[in-house]
Amino acid sequence: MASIPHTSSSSARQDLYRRMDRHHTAPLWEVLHALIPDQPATRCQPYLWKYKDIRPYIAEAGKLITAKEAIRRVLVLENPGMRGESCITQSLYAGLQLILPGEIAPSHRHSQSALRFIVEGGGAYTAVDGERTTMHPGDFVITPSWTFHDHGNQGSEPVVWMDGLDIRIVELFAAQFHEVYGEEVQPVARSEGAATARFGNGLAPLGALAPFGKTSPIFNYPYARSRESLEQLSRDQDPDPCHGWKMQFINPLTGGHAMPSIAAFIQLLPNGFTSQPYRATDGTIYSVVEGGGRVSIAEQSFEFEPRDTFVVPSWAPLSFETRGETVLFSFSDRPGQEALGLWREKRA
Ligand code: 1HN
Repeated sequence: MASIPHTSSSSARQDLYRRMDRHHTAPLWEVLHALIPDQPATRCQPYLWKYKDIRPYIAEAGKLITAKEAIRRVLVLENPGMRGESCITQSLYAGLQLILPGEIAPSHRHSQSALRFIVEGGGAYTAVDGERTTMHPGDFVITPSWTFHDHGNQGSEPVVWMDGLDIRIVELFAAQFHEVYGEEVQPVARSEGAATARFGNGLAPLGALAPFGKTSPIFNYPYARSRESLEQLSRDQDPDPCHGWKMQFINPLTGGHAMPSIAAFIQLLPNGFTSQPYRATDGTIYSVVEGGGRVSIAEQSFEFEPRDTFVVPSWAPLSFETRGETVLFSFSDRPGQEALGLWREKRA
C-alpha cells in the first residue's frame, strides 16, 4: 500500500497557511462548509418597518434637505443583519422617498433598474425617457435600466413611495454606470398615457421594438387595475392556501416578469385567513396596501398595517393571519434565480 501522509500538526498547518498567505493563496478545506452550506445562509434578517414610526423622520428630512440638494431624498431601509450596507436583502435595495409639492428630483440615468411603489399621497409624476406618468397610492412604476428619469410633485400633498433597486446585483457583476442629464428636467416627448396606449391594452403597434429592451414597455401599472383583477379573481376561484390570490406583474411583450432583475407581485388575502407556511429562495420585500394582521417569518412575528414594509429572507418560512381583507405588494430577485436555474420553493 502507498504510504498515507500522517496528519500534520495544527502548528505545521498554521505555518503553511502563513507562508501561503503571502502568495495570496488560502486553504479551501478551512472554508469549504461555509462556501457551500446545506441550505440558504444569509445575513438578511426578518424585519418590519412600521410606517408610523418612520413617517416623522421622513417629514423631518423634508424640512432639513430639499429633494434637489439630496438628489433623491430617501430613508434607506437597512436590514438589521447588514447595517451600513444600504440593502434590505443581500441582492436588493429598498428605501422610502419623499417629494414635497413643488419639488423636483433631477434627471439622471443608471444601469441599476428601479421600481416605485406609491405608499402615500398622489399627484407626483415620474418621467422616463420623455414620458411622464402621474402616480397614485398602490401604483407600481418601473424605471428601466439606463433610462433618464426625474420626478416632480405638481400636486398639493407630500408623496412617499418605496424604491426598490437591483443595486447589489449590478454591483456583483461590476456593471454599474451612472450619468447626469444636462438639465434638471428632461423634455416631455410624448403625451401622458402613451406607453399604456401602445402596450397596455392587449395591443402593440405593428413592428414595434421593445422600447426598454428586457424591461416591460408599460412603466405604470395603476393600482385601480391591479385591485380590479384581484377582486375579479377572488370571485371565481378559491384562494391558494399559501398565497391567497396572488398575481405577478408581467411584461406584455414576453409574458415574463415586468423587469429582468426584479419580480413584482400583488396579492389579496381574505379576512380571517390563516395561510399555510411557505418558503422560497427569493428573499422578498412586502409593502402593505390594505387590511392588516400578523405575519410570521422564521422564528419572528410582526403585526402589520397599511404602509408598513417587511422583509422575508431567502428560505424563511412565511405565514399570514389576516384581520380584514388584505392586499400586499411584494418584490424579489426571482427573475435572476430563475434564469440561472436556482429558484426553489416549498410548501409546508
Ligand atoms: C435613484 O436613482 C432613485 O431615481 C431612488 O428615484 C433611489 C437609490 C440608490 C441609487 C439611485 C430615483 C436610489 C437611486
